[in-house]
Amino acid sequence: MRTTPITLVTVILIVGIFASVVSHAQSVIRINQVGFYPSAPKAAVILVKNCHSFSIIDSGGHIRFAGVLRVAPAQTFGDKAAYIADFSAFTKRGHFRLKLSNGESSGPFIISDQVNQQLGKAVIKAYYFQRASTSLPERFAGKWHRAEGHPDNQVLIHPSAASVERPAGIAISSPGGWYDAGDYNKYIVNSGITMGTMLALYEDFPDYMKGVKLNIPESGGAVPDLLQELLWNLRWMLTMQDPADGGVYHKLTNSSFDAMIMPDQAVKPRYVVQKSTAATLDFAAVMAQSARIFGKYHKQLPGLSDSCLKAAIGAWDWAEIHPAVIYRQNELNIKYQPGIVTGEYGDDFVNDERSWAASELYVTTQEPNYSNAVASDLDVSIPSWADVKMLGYYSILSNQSNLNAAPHHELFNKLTGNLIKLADSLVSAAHRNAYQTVMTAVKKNFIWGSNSVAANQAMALIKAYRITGSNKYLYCALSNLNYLLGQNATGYCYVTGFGYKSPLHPHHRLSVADGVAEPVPGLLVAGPNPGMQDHVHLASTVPDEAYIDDDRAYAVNEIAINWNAPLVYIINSINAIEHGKLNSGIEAKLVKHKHTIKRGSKIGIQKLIKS
Ligand code: G3I
Ligand code: 9MR
Repeated sequence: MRTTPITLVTVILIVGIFASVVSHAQSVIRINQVGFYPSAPKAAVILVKNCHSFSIIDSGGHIRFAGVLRVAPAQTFGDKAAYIADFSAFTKRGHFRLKLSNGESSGPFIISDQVNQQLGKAVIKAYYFQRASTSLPERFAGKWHRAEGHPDNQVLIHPSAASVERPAGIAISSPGGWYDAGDYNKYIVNSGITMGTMLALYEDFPDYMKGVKLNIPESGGAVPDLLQELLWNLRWMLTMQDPADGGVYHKLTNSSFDAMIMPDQAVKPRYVVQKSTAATLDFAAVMAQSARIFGKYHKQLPGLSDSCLKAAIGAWDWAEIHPAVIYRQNELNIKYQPGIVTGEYGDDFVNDERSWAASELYVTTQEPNYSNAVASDLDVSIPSWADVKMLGYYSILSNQSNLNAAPHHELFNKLTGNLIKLADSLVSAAHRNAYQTVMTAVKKNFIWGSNSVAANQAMALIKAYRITGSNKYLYCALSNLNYLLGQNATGYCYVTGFGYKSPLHPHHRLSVADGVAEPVPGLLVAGPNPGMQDHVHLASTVPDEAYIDDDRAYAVNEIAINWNAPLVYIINSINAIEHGKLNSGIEAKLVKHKHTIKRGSKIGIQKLIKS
């Protein structure tokens, strides 16, 4: 067959794409594939010995910076030698690649003050894609538009949840909310930490977040887009409280997981199951936090804040009477039909949930009986869905100036001290390992959902930065962002749709079933975890290498709302901090200029921004 020019071009293109895929798959360069802020530290980790120097090249192939590799202070967990290519001194804005003296190049990355702006939006927009009970029109969802599924207006009371007012088998309406993860169920415990984390972002950076536009159906009004997206889940959460007693159902779920089908095809019966203390306290915390945050929008959302506070207090009171109702699925399955085998989010230890709820109720109401219920040990720890005490401490610290501080000086001081101590321990570990990140300091970080450990560590560091203003905390937070975006053992940028090597096959029903080649963007996959709970074989069980981009591998490649949430916090808060620095820099320049330029000169802010 004669080769026509068109097929030749196609062949060249395919070969070209294939070559780049192969080269990135085998690359020895581990680098943040999105890019860097101009003034921040910048480095790549190189996993090869026969190479001594590197350069930073621009899109025209010109060398803009040259450096020598230095040996990392330790080998990787997989016993590989690691070298550091540090180009922090290079602060030019633009599109670049890193090239090694052996000829290998990284994919493209950028250096810009706005480097993470699109990413910051995408990781929030991901929640829009997770919305239950609604269609997603093309103008908001692009190629991932889809039909409505799971209306959840006929949800059955499971026998485990039966009460006098709501006997088993009657239906309640509980629409909306976000799908938890790769599955289509909705779990209060996991919604709790997710909402708490993202509400904290708004509370810490309200001015910046007001300007973050997401192109969702509610965009354009006075209520900021982030709050609108949170409202979608908040309204669902409110329906999960039993109005008769204030207790909250643990989850809204199928009896077993749906197949890998689109939401409109998934029509199995849905149930609310037993109320639990953990769910009720997480709910109380989120409602108390929402009462104060949405209270600023009482004109646009009349009555919402009051309803949230009432719901929070009702839930708190229920939990005080029922302090230890633990959701134990296996035990319930012996007693009740149908058996429920979806995610358990079981948690035997609910003191931390109680402390979080007490903290939020205290901050919102300032009532001393709640402050007395805040866990007095003030032990700080990186949050996870089963360990939420820290979220309450974060809120107390963020609201220090609004609280009646006099009797609580000791509390603030001790809490601040403990947070800084934790942050310092993260900082000191960051530089002693091969990948030069906080995350890669210890093997025990690599559990199911390990990427959320990295994001939550970074969030704690940003909290420490906010208190101290010390760049060492901010830079270590950035080290974990670098980890998540490619400076890691597998060389993946773990956020779908970003970077030159990112997951294409997440365990995510929407992405698997929608017929669109690219997965839904802005989603953080679980990340390395040698547990193999999904029985999918991993080529390596070295903790930070134990990953595969396979849609069956739910223990390493699922996505989940609670994992995205700290990523939402860190990217947007760092964007806010950098934006603030830039603006104060411009203000400083303006002040300086005022003294040096003639009256009436036309130097505008735009010119200063460019200079
Ligand atoms: O915390 C321990 C740690 O101390 C220990 O060293 C380590 C050793 O393996 O295990 C750690 O616990 C693991 C825990 O995740 C960490 O958060 C458990 O082994 C592991 O089984 C547990 O997995 C949970 C998984 O459900 C199974 O229950 C994940 O946290 C949780 O995120 C995940 O949640 C699922 C929902 O059930 C259903 N929807 C999807 C969602 C995401 O996969
Ligand atoms: O899809 C489910 C995922 O959301 C959960 O995290 C995971 C663990 O509970 O379970 C997945 O469902 C699998 C089930 O547990 C076993 N059979 C295969 C299912 C995946 O299709």
